[in-house]
Amino acid sequence: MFAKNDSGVWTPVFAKYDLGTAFAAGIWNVGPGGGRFAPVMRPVLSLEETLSELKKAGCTHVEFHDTEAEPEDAEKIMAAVNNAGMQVWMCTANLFKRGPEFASGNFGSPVAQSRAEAVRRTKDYIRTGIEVFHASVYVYWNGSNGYGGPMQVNYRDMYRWTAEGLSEVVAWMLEEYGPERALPIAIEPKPNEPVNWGAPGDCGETLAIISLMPQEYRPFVGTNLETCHAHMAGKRFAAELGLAAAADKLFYVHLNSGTGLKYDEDLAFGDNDFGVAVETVYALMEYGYSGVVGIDVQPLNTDTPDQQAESVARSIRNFRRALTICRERVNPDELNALRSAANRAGLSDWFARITSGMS
Ligand code: GLT
Ligand code: MN
Repeated sequence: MFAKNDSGVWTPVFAKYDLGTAFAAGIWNVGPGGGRFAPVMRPVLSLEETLSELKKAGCTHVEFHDTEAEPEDAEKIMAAVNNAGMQVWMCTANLFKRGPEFASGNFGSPVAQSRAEAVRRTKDYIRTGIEVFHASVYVYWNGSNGYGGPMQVNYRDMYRWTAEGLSEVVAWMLEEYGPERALPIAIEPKPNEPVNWGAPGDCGETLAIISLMPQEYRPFVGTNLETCHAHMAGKRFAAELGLAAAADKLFYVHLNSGTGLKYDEDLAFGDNDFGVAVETVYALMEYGYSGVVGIDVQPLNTDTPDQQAESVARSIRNFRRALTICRERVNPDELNALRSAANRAGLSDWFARITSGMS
């Protein structure tokens, strides 16, 4: 949904929630485990069981790929979501692991058929998101979009094609539904994995792609920023949030954590470095984020069958712990005085004091 702001620009209208009261997680965030280096650890749950686990973990909303909730099954799935007393916040077409058509990328692939297929799948699932799920945001995660080594793509064309594909989707969506019913599209960047270089790799590249779109389509596209992806790109997550907010493009967030410039560890939000969680929650407060908070995590290999959604649950507990610290221990005047005096030693000491709760 979009409405015109005071300057006459179409702006997304999201349902508003107090921070800490509404959380979403992906249906893929609960699972049996297993992969290249790990055995399957837990039983596979039915959709109903998965929804119930997510609800117990504290989620009010859920997210789907078109591969987990195919358009033709969407009505049935929506009934299960309603039965669970939940709502769909986000939906996204799988443009990375559906089949060989996306092996070389999607919107920016050098293969024309892959680009066309990305546009087609995206339109299809936006339709399902609007008509069946009544979703609030559509996410485009780059996935396989990018390159693996020298000379594999014409980089200029790759960025232009990515912008053109998204423009084609927006043009269709506006024609089909009008701006009032249009689903905000949030691009989720990631710098690598599954490709060696993903495009867009960070918030700046995402904003650059949006700037390549015709002006009339730009308001309908923003960002979905994920903690671990930002760390993999060597960025400070809160700074990425700040950049998106400065451009009025902070449409959605995927919170989790990781241990550095590595792979997509998808650890629970607050794991490994709780300070990142505190800074993230404070950034969301400072930038006035009021949508549902998305969690995108995986269970640990050691999680037992009764800990299917423990990574989601711990993320929510850590979010609320960080929120309590931000609300009860941060005095914004004190913080801003330290900032405007550029007292970095004082800021470091202050941060240790508020996160530890000790003087
Ligand atoms: C995948 C990825 C996530 C994206 C999902 C949406 S799928 O798990 O690691 O960050 O948000 O396509
Ligand atoms: Mn994500």
